[in-house]
Amino acid sequence: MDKLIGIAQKFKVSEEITSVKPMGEGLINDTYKVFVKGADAPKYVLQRINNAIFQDVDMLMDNINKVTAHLQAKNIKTLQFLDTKDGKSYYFDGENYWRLMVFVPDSLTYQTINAQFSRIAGKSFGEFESALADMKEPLGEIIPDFHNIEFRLKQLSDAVAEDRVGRVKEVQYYLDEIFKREEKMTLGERLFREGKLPKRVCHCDTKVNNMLFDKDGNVLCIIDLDTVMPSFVFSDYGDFLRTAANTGMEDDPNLDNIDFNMEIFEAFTKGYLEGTKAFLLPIEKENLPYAAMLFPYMQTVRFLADYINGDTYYKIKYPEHNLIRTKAQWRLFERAEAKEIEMMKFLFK
Ligand code: GN1
Ligand code: MG
Repeated sequence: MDKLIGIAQKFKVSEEITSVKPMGEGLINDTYKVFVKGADAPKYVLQRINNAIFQDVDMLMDNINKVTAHLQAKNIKTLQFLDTKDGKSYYFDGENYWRLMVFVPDSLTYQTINAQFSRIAGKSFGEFESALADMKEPLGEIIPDFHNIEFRLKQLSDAVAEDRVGRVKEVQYYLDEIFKREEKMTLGERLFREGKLPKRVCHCDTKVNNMLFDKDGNVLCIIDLDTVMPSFVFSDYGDFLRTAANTGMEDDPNLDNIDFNMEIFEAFTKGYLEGTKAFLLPIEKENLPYAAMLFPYMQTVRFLADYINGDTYYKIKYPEHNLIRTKAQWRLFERAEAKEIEMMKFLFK
């Protein structure tokens, strides 16, 4: 940990750093809490950027700086990054890239939340999107085609064709089920090509644990800004429900724990429609149930492709982890799909 203290000291920190401890559950970057002399709560958050995934660190930090500046100008609470002592937005130690941000005090994170909080989250979250809607400065597409389901399905087909580690035979059931729904689930990309569906500046990783709440359920701050880029509103709406409406865990080994909670869906949707009423188009609204299905579907596709490729993308805790994640996300997809008509009725009642 001494090495990590040394890294944190490269940034413009005025206090004496006393310790650095692991934090969070992210599947991509490594995150640490930084403690300083005289305080019990952490003061900063240090992060090792996963450079295999974010290859253009300059573009990454430039995007984040544009977004945080835009939000700050509107008095919306956002992450605050510190420059290094020589004025850069990240520190490169010869091998790894690091960044440092201010820890948000008195904040809570959840893996799942109740209906009351979901409604407030929907509203604050819609407002967050409204706040970014007028960003003039273009953002770099940090991971091209990130939420393009046609592209994700192509990656899955490529992984199957290669079958690098011989895992395809054990997952044939999931492959068949996924490709059976290809036409239905690629609707968004077709609407986009037909000019009917816009892209907007989206967060693109709105799982519940990427939001900091205060004790009353207000979204204090949306964290993990790495993937902020143009996308369909479906990204943010859908990824929130993928995590918040799941009654089980993202990688729940017990599929019986998993259901798509309609109470959370209704509450979040109500809040989201209030928060986005200034800009949400009818085509976006009527496809919110599609978005609720798309994200468990896309996450299944991504976890399965990684499993077939021999676990090169997501951090895993045990050898079958990506397979367990695939099964859990697929169960969630099926539960959401079974409630499609009910979701539609709620939207247009
Ligand atoms: C990754 O870093 P983390 O855990 O917030 C991933 C998301 C996935 C998510 C699944 C850059 O997010 O797209 O939805 O895992 N981020 C990237 O839990 O691929
Ligand atoms: Mg995260």
